[in-house]
Amino acid sequence: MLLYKSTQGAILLHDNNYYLFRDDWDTLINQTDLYSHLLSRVDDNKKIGLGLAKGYIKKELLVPIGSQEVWAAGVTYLRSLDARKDEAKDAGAADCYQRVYDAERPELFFKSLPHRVAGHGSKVNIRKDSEWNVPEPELTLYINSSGKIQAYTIGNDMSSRSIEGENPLYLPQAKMYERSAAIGPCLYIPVESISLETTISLTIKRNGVDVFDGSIQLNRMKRKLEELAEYLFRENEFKQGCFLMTGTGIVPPNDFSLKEADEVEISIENIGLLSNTVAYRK
Ligand code: DO4
Ligand code: MG
Repeated sequence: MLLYKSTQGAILLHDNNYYLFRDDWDTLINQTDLYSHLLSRVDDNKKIGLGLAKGYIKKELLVPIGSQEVWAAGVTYLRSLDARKDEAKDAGAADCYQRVYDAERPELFFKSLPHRVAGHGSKVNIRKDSEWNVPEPELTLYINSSGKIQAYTIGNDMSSRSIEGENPLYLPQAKMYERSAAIGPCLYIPVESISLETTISLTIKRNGVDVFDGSIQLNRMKRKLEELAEYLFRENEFKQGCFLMTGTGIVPPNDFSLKEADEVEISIENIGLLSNTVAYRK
């Protein structure tokens, strides 16, 4: 099933039918077993027509987040390790990326409060003080308050490679700024865990022309999704659950940097498309 958040309420797509729930978003998604909960709520009274549902999803879509924090994992794919070792070599910091890739403890960092997150169809920012910028397409988990993964969505962990490359201690400035995180378009709630055969794809368009294309399967990730969730919940309580970006396996070549007005399109099989336009903060 897919769950969209709209100005009209939550819209559930299940078995080719759409249902509208007017529940509080945080309460609706923070369930011990979200799939079973939503299934138990499906009834004909909540059914809405295809045209109406598609209209809400197209024109009234919100970021599928309530009051949850967004966290992120790093260096979970070899491609991310290699790219970061390269960008950090002049700073003599390549070794710390290798060490975190090999270590038992994963890299986890705070990414965003919900009000700074961009949704599908809106703008993501690049920093004016950064000359080398990339999107990071990442499977993103919704983890309930008990630490159990309940849903999946698409995330973009926008990053400044020049700032992080200068010194890894600049990571918060490279990654945590207004509209540096995008999430959407919906939550994907399968009966069982997401298949690791699932493909993530990234296309970047400039003036309507593809300037970068890449894809990777989840099975190339070094860590288990549950392992990332477990570390995050070790010493944190998330009363409404939280979102966790799981790291990028797609990094454009070193001579590529995003420009204003580029279109970043990230798709994940079974979830959909997260599309954003690159901008500078006004
Ligand atoms: O080590 C810095 C961040 C890594 C990251 O965001 C990623 O691998 O996706
Ligand atoms: Mg990342």
